Amino acid sequence: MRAVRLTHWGGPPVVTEVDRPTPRGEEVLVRVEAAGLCGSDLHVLDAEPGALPYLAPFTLGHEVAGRVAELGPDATGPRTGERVVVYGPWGCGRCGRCSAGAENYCDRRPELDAARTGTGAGLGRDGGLADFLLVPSARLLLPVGDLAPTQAAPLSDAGLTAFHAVAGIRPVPGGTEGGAGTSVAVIGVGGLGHLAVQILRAVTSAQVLAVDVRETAISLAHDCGAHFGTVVRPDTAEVLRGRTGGAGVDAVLDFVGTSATLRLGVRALRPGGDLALVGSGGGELTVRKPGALPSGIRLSLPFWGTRPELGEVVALARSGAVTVETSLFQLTEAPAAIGALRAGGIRGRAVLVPG
Ligand code: FEH
Ligand code: ZN
Ligand code: ZN
Repeated sequence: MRAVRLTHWGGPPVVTEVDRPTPRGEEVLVRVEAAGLCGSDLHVLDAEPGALPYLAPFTLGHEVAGRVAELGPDATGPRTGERVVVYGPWGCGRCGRCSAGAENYCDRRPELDAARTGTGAGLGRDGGLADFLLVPSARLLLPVGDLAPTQAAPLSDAGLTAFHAVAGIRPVPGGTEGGAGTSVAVIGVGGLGHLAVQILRAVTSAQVLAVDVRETAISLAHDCGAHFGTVVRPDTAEVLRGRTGGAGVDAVLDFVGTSATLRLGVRALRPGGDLALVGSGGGELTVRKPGALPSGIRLSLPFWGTRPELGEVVALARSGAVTVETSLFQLTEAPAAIGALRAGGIRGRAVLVPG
């Protein structure tokens, strides 16, 4: 089968042939129909040897949808041919967090990392930028019904991460039930941000304010239902505050995560508000008392999402409330797609199709 592989640390993505795996025990083999590209794939490709708790080589791709092709002898759950999306964070499956479906926060992650067994598909384990993906257990598969695989795949990472970040925004003092009268700033309207705009519109009544450096992204934000959008300017924080009557936004979802976007988010934030650092831009924020941060804010660093939340995101997509803006590529075009992602030239989410 074809696979897009990291053959050695610092090496380029290579489209090559590998043996098609055979599922054993509880394992399930999925025929991949779509696999999304993520900024984290770039971090994996750019990582120095030893920087990540993974052993190279492995196949990339942690945002996968397809059909069940073959079940291991002890596998239970989906039927052969059923269309599924793959829950990406593969924990131990037994600890308290995993038992609650929160494998993104597996209690044994340090132990698994020390064993270099990988975080999941495409993250130290062979992933879904390939014709087939071997999944350790059917617990990691969710049926998607008649949802197109190119819509389903991005939900497993971009959609789930955005949903988890929105779910983490607490009801704010002075905000009404469901968020009416509140405002949320979405910084970065890319693969995750454009879905966050739609999710906010679907599950809250908050005013959604979008910020990006690209006019095309602001246009996408409006298409996704943002009430307001602006490209970044020196006075963007003041412009956002102006949209809230001066109080500041109740929550900031930073899908970029640079020092500049964190500074912008803090300057726009209302006392008692939420700042969710989602993007892996490597930015820094000084947290100190006394200090410059608004009083009462809550800072979170959400990571991916839970299995039940993935079910909720799939339900939103199947209801028509969430639509992924996709830029499609053939699997064999992976190096070009990765180059386009690196250059910031992808509108929405890049999705590769084995075809
Ligand atoms: C995955 C693995 C490690 C860091 C970040 C990620 C995200 O892409 C998951 O959404
Ligand atoms: Zn990702
Ligand atoms: Zn666990």
